[in-house]
Amino acid sequence: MPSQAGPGTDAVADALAALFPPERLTRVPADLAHWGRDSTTAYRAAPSAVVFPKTVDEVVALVRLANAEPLKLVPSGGRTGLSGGAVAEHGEVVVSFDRMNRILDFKPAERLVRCEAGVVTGALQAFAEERGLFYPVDFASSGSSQIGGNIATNAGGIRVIRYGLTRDWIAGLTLVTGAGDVLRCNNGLVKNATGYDFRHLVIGSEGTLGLVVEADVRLTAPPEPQRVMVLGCPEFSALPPVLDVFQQQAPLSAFEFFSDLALAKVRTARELHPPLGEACPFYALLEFDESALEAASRAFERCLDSGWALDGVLSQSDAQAAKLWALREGISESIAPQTPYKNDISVPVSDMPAFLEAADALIGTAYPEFEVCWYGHIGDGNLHLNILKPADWQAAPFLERCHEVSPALFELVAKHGGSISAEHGVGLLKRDFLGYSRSAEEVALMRGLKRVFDPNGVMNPGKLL
Ligand code: S2G
Ligand code: ZN
Repeated sequence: MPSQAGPGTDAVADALAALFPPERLTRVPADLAHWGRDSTTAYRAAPSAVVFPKTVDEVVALVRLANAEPLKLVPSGGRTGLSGGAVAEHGEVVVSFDRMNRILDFKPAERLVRCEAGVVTGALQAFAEERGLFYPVDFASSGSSQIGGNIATNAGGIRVIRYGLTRDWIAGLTLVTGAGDVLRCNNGLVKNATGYDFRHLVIGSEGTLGLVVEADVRLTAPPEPQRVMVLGCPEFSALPPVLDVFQQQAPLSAFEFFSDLALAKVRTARELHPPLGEACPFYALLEFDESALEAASRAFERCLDSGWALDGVLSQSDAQAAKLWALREGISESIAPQTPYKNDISVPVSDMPAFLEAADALIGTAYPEFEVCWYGHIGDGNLHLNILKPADWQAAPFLERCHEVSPALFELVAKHGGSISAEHGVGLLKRDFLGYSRSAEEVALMRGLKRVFDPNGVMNPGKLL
């Protein structure tokens, strides 16, 4: 049993109380349960305390205390993580950034916003929109996820095909390292050729090297009006050719897919109408510039003629576009009550056809007793494969049964040069499978970097490595 990592002694409790006023330090069981976890359901929340810093100095003082005691720290943002990256199971102190949520500065000339880590993604999107600009990284949880957490996992979402991932929009960040040093990385510069860019090492490090406290986030010009199309497809293997035909014709802002089961779950949960007259095995949801409508219509005709699409609907208004998006964005929430075993995998887009065929066969035979929900960002090679827990199965045996199949799935991912975690991060859920996507040499180097940045191992212990 890991040692009690929390403030077991009065001296530590007193030291924490000296750093944080009572309203920003809690040990109330309901608070420990709330802030002690993210959106992953497989782990128990058991922190010893939750603290809410408001300044970088407070974070530095806390990290220095953690090194002196030792105390283990688990960073917490919007608690939307899906790999257990923000779960405190062993008495750690949760560091919530809910109170470090200010937008500190905006430089119109550079379209740069300096945010504290706790700024909610949706609040940043609104801040940009109010100034005629656009923050393009978007996903279903953007209403509660925080910039610091988006940086921790290099969050992707629904517009990666056109705008890239969080990493592509971070012009600078400030990290309090595991040793308690403050690193101001890149300071928002466009060009800076002065050695290792620690910014990019920190992005995706899941709180294991230090705590991101501020970020310089780039904004861009808003897109022209968009149109949304949902196509019904006869089988999985029709999706890559549909992507190919459309990409040749129209600049896509998004190319998502979902299965008929995923659609059924959203429709039931949200009482939504089906997108097409007939049910189809799979659906593609595309978003593209209004000016490309003619080209997109030609591409649609080509897909119909080739049998890759059976039917399609085109949004006639923003309201209808939002309804079509709801069919895709509502999936995660709609299946959550069935505590799904989540896979978030990616393969090179060109490998997608062969991978899809093999994965569909593997999953079909591996889980005859479970409902399997496919959906995701197929335009950038990212698939979300969710195995739904039947009501009459207990969580532990279900998790065990799913873990049994993961090696075969991850072997297949590795065979196609893919990743066992495309955008959700490794956290606790995928830690023991890291070797399917990273070499022993790489993992050894990651451990070395962890020792350099966090010599006493106070940062998010047990996550990723
Ligand atoms: C998505 C959200 C989380 C999930 O819907 O694209 O990344 O359920 C997901 O996998
Ligand atoms: Zn996703």
